[in-house]
Amino acid sequence: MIRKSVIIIIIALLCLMAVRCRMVFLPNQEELIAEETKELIVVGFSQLGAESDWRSANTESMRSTFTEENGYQLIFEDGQQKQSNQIMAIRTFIQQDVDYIVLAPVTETGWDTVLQEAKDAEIPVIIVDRMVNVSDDSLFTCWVGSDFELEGKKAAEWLNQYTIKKGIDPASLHIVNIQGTIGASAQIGRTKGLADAARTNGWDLMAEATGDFTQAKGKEVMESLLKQYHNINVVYCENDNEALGAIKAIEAAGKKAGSDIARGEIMVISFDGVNQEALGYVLDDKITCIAECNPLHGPRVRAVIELLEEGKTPDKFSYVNEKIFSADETVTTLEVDGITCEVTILKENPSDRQEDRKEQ
Ligand code: GYE
Repeated sequence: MIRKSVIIIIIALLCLMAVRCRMVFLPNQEELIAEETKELIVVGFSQLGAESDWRSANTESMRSTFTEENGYQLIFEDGQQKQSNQIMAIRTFIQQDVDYIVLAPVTETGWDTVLQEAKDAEIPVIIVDRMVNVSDDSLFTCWVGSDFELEGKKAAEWLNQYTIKKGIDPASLHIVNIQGTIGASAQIGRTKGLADAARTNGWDLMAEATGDFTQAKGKEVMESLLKQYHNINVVYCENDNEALGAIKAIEAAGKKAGSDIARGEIMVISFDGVNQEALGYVLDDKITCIAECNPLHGPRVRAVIELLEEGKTPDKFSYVNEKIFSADETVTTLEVDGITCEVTILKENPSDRQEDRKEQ
């Protein structure tokens, strides 16, 4: 008898505990509805590849911005430098009915058809970094990135001012250009910046060859250019990874990378300012000047999406402000397109500047 009542009491206690637990641990109806309405914004990002440190920093910026914590679900696709992969990724995003498509295009042309498909599906497309060259601008919502031709003009004007200040005859500059991926906006703009300046200033631009924005290709191309031309005194590399490769080739050929071209050194000019080794090389005078290219587009793209979510219209084209870095103090300011640009003279630990850039 006693046993029976003890069992009943235990069962009653267990039931009570279960009810209390439910109250404490399980969400009520309102909470469940609130949870359901707080949906994540789905972003499909077609990144073009992983060719450089700039690209890795760009990918990381996107990944760390479009997190669940921030209210996003990011679907990331690496195009491995192939436009066909990127087109396939966009088609998959359309099938998945994502809320936004973000595209970092490998080259400028060839996007009309797939962007029309995204437009027909009413999915906004934000282009980031390089541009697309399409017949109808309404095929994308907006673009965020750098003015690559301006970067090229700045680097070339830095060289022009340097030769003037050092009394170097412009005709004695024998330049080779290790270009980026042919057809990419960053290549087109930077190549044009140099070619125009060479024409205007009377420099000898001896050769242009692509290094595909990679260190390995930069080295390979520089090796063959050094065999072909014995009077190279400036190498213009369209990104830092190519510059690192070119420096390896210069040193392997028994030459020195440096600014003292009168003494037979080969001056290296480059772009990005992301790779720590390259920034260290600026302090060592192995790279004389870097035109900055800022990769931290995640927060910029997020700001665009937030505007669109509020029903507002973002600017069609948003350009990022960028600097020019050197450890050489010969040139301190530049005049480009009527704008005065201060040269940032690197003295301190280059990693400090990463913080600088984030605040821009
Ligand atoms: O400069 C280079 C990368 O498109 C701006 O691509 C980007 C360029 C960048 O591979 O390092």
